[in-house]
Amino acid sequence: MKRILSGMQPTYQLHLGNYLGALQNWVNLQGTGNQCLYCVVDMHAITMPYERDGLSKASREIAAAYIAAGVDPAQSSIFVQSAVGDLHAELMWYLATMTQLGKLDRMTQFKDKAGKNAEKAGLGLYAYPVLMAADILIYQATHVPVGEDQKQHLELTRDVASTFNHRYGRDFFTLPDPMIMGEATRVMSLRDGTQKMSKSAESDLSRINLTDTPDMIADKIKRAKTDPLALPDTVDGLEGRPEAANLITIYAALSGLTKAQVVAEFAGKPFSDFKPKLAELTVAKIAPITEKMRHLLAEPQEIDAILVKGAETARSIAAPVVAEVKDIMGFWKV
Ligand code: AQP
Repeated sequence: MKRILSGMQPTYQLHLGNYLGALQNWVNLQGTGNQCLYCVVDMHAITMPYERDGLSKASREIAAAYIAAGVDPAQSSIFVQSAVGDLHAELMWYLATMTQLGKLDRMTQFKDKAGKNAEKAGLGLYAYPVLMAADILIYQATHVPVGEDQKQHLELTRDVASTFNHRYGRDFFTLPDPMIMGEATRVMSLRDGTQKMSKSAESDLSRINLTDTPDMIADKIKRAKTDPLALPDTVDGLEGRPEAANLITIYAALSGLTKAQVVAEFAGKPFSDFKPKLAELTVAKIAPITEKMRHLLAEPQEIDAILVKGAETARSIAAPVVAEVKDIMGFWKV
């Protein structure tokens, strides 16, 4: 049996990159004998400045987005990280004692988020990958579906798990495999095809949010940056054309076609022909999710009940793992 674990931060609204790079794959991984655990990683969300009064609501909204996108609470456990936070934070501390600073120094997400002011960044932001390792290892996850940007953090997780196993001479932690699936492993900004589509990017025009109306989606795609050339007739022809490559990638991921099939369909056409088709497809996929989210959020107590149940399942897996880690590490017990 595969045990699948993944999570998203309740920071701002989820966007098309989160959906295509991760969420859509989570949905497809359900059933077929997999045990799926999908977490709202709110303890990660506080590593950057955030609004205290909005945090709890944001966690509920992310859970609603999971369900609206097709994560089925009857098949998957959906929970909020801080509801099992005592165990995640405890394991993080143990793992922190065997994580080399040199490895954390190489993490590109920290560099991107800390920016030029790294000296002023918080310890939490720096230690984020260690908490992420704890989030995964605490469930002995075998597979972690993520976008391309999280690959480096997954490598660190495997590294820390190996260090633990080696140091204590026990084959205890499962080494999780990243699952980087589908055509859209890295969806780029609509304003700059060299930058990742991101929740925290300043311009809202750079991303399609899962809560955007059909008109907003159509408008953002219409205004998406392109180049003056027509669409190429081979995938190789997208080389050096980041914006065109991104829009083709999005179309492929939304339609379930390969990039080659999309390129073949639109070969030689101008963006003015392609963009309305892309907008239509995006609206067809996103609008039902937005609508379902709205319904779910009208009954927050139902979301809470799902999250309570999910946290119980999560705790029932995590608590014995932490107890065994303590035992292996030699802590006092009666
Ligand atoms: N642009 C993207 N393309 C493909 N996958 C993406 N993911 C994020 N952006 C893209 C995947 O979404 C999952 C959840 O990500 P997260 O909530 O942990 O936040 P993040 O990776 O930090 O996403 P953002 O949008 O860039 O947030 P901010 O701006 O707050 O930092 C992960 O599996 C991620 O790979």
